[in-house]
Parts: sequence; C-alpha cells; structure tokens
Amino acid sequence: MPLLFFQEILYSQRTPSEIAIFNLETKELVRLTHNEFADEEPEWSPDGSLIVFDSNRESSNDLYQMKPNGTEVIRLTFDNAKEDHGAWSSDGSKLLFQYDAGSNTDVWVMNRDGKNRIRLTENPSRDGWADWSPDGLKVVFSSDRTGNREIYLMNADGSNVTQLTFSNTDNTDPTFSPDGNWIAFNSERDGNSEIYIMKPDGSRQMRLTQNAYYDERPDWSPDGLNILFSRRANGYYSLWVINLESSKEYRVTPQDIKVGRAHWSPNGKMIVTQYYPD
Ligand SMILES: [Ca+2]
Ligand SMILES: [Ca+2]
Ligand SMILES: [Ca+2]
Ligand SMILES: [Ca+2]
Repeated sequence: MPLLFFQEILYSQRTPSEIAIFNLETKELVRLTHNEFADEEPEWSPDGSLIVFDSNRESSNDLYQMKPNGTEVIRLTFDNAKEDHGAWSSDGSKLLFQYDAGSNTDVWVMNRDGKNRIRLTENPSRDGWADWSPDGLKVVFSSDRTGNREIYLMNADGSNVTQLTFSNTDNTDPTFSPDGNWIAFNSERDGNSEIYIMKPDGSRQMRLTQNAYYDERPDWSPDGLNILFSRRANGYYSLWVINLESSKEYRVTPQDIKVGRAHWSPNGKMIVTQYYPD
C-alpha cells in the first residue's frame, strides 16, 4: 500500500503535457488535450482514425484513445499499475503496452478496445519500449535483464526471446521499418544517445547521428525514407528528421515549441507529439 500511494504522488507530480499535432506543410501546431495532467506518448493508428496515448488524469497512469481532432476520448485501462507506451499493430487490431507495477515492468498486449489483455514478458527486469514487426509476427523490445538496456526480439506470443544488441550501454526505443527489413533504435554506446539501425537479426548495426546531444525515440516515416527522432539540448526536446539516403538531418519543430515523444501520421504529412505549452 505505501508503495502504491507513493507512486500515485509521483504520477500526479509529472510535468503537465499535452498531445498536439504538428502539420509539416503549414507548420501549425494544434493542441488536442487541455488539462493540468501529463498526456504522453501519442501514436497514430495505421488507418489514421485514432490516436492512442497515456495520461495520469484519473489518478493512475492509463492508456486512452481519441479521434485525431481530440474528441471521443476513451479510457482503455483501469487498474493501479502504470500503463503506457501504446503501440499499434499494423492491422490496427491490437496494442502493445508497458505494464509497470512499480518494482517490475513488462510488455503486454491487448485488443484496441482494451479487452483480452495478455502478458508477453515475465522477467523481474524492466521490459518495455515494445514495437511490432509489420507482419505482426514479432515484437521487438528493450530490457535491462543483463544490467543495462539491450534490444530483444520475440515472437508475438512472447516465446523465443533473442538478444540483438550486446553493447553494455543502454539501447532502447526499437522500432521496425515499414518494410520490416530494419530496426531503428537509440544507443549510448558512443558516449551520448545516438540513432542507430540494424537488421532484425542484430547484424549490420550502423550509427546515423553523431553529435553532443541526446538523440532518441526514432520513428520511421510511412514511406521508409526518413526517420523522425527527438533531440534533447539545453534541457528541451525538439523534433528532427534524418534522410536515410543523404544522411542529411533537419529540425522539424521551431526552437520555441517544447515537444517530446512523437510519431508520423499514416499519410506522412503530420506528426503527433507530446507538447509542453509553458
Ligand atoms: Ca495535459
Ligand atoms: Ca493504470
Ligand atoms: Ca519485467
Ligand atoms: Ca547524440
């Protein structure tokens, strides 16, 4: 009981944030949520009709979904654990998520309406940051079971867990390319966090960014040609894109817009992001 109580205080004290959509053509930012709670980690459904996100608006942290105009908000999880990091399957029928009971975190899956919850990892370490392969057969995730965070691949039912990275530094936020041929992730193996890609068997690990800032949370564009990522400099994140052919990178969001974890819209024209109004 004391532990749960303490967690709930921590959640309620998280920095307030909102979900917003940034239009890449007009450069306009539209807020979808307006409240004093932490609304985080939005991801667009593959058919474009819904956005999943997590929020501490109802005392415990839970997953929610809403329309891309901010209406029809539906709560998907209801227990005292912290549920976050929702990730859509390519067919839009299921959501992977992270279930944090305080001392342990695991990867779970449920139907898009919150029903039929199934636990996929059962390990005392912190397992999470999961994403699907495009064919829905595999799940890539991060775990600190060796003492630091490494990337692992397993079957979608949780069987056959295979370790892909062996860097002895933190590696996290793995995500499949749309064609399933690559996994992007971030790693601290070269001093600070940079964006990397590798083949789904762990071979051909290559660094894409190299600088003094924290580059995290990669997300492939729907056409597979670019990777969106968050860069932390001077305490704040901005969104950047790197083109995989030219290796050129550019900033997406203006300096004065404070953002967090973000994902492309299915049509590649917008980005849904965590947003800090102040
Ligand atoms: Ca909020
Ligand atoms: Ca909860
Ligand atoms: Ca675990
Ligand atoms: Ca960096």
